[in-house]
Amino acid sequence: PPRPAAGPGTNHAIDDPFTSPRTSWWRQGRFGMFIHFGAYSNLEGEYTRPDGTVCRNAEWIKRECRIPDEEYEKQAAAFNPSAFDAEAIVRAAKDAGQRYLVITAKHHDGYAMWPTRQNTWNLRDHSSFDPHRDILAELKKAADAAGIKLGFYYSIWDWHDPDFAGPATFPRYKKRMYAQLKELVEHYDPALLWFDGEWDTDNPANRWSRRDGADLQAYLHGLDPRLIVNNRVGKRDVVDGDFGTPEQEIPAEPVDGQLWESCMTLNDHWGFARYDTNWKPAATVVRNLLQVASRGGNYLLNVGPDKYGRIPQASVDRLRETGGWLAAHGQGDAVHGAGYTGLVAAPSWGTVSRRGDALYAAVTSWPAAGTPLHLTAKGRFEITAARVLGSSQQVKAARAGDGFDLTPSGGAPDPLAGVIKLTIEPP
Ligand code: JFZ
Repeated sequence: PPRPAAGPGTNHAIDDPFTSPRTSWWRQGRFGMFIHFGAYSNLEGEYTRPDGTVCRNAEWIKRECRIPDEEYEKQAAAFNPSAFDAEAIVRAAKDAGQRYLVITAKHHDGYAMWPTRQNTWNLRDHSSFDPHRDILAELKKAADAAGIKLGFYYSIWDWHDPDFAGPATFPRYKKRMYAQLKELVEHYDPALLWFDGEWDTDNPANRWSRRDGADLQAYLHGLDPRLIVNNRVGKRDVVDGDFGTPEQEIPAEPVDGQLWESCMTLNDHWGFARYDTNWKPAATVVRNLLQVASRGGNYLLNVGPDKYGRIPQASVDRLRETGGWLAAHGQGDAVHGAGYTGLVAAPSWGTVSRRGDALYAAVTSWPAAGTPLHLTAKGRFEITAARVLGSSQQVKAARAGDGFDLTPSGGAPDPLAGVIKLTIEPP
């Protein structure tokens, strides 16, 4: 459901995230990898009940399939992601043109993917995994080596911790949560924290108050003032944190002065689901990425590793194709370091983003030879040069009606989307 617009003065961020150097890497990066991986991954999306019937879900399987606690704990004890390969994951992200990773350190099931000292409900103490390995440390090392930023998803809602469930014990839970966050920040030095579950559907009264969100943000700032934090840290009716998080959708218009990131799945689930083969084509990923960047947002694209810790090949293939598109002919300039331009109206044939003194018109429906692409101007500017990236064809840019007509002389230079670079004046 769409959230109401933020009122003024509700943002508890430590500076203006829209312009702060603190958020610069994130604003420039535009594209990240979301990783949903946890104890639920061991079920690979299917729970067979004692009566033999099968219930399907992914990261919500414990709850949606009503798996008894002992059952869920038993299967978690068998979890052994021995093929988890941080370098391969980071390489897949890097090759895709992604500039940061956000992995579920703890999802709603409360299972910690690092050796937390706050409980034994974690990958070291409650699994069949090598107790000397630490996948978050492995990711951190690989990400640093590749120049990619690392972030952690952390669910405030916790189905496992008994202290979560009552107002009298909630303060104890909160203390444990603060301690876990301290561990994460101090041991792995994340660049970003991505909260979730502050909505806690079990409790309509929602004990996670506006004040709790502000307190948590102040606490995180004390741990590391460089941290970037998403908005699911506070209440849903205010925009807290540094950026908004529309889910599985791309806002039609940028919200002035506010950062945002669309998170999306590549198939129909966040966590691994072996029966889900509804993969989006790379063309859709490229189109979404262009749309997001042209509206000034970020795109956090999800992968769900299987129970061994491997990213599905179908995901790897699409990531590679997307990265191939970005790397070809400098087409990535339409995305990385590029953003919203108020100079033109959003066209029906593609997107227009701005980077420096250039506009990048990414054409997802390339016209037949001689057919112009119309650009409606909202501001005053001239086009001083126009060329098709990756092609020697000519493109004519001429004033027409309320803007310009761009007429390329040849066919699409790229099957996913061709990019026309326009140099404009004044810049
Ligand atoms: C949450 C999780 O419950 C889900 O498992 C996944 O991790 C996803 C990224 O986040 O789900 C949400 C959170 C927010 C909304 C909907 C589902 N929302 O704002 O509409």
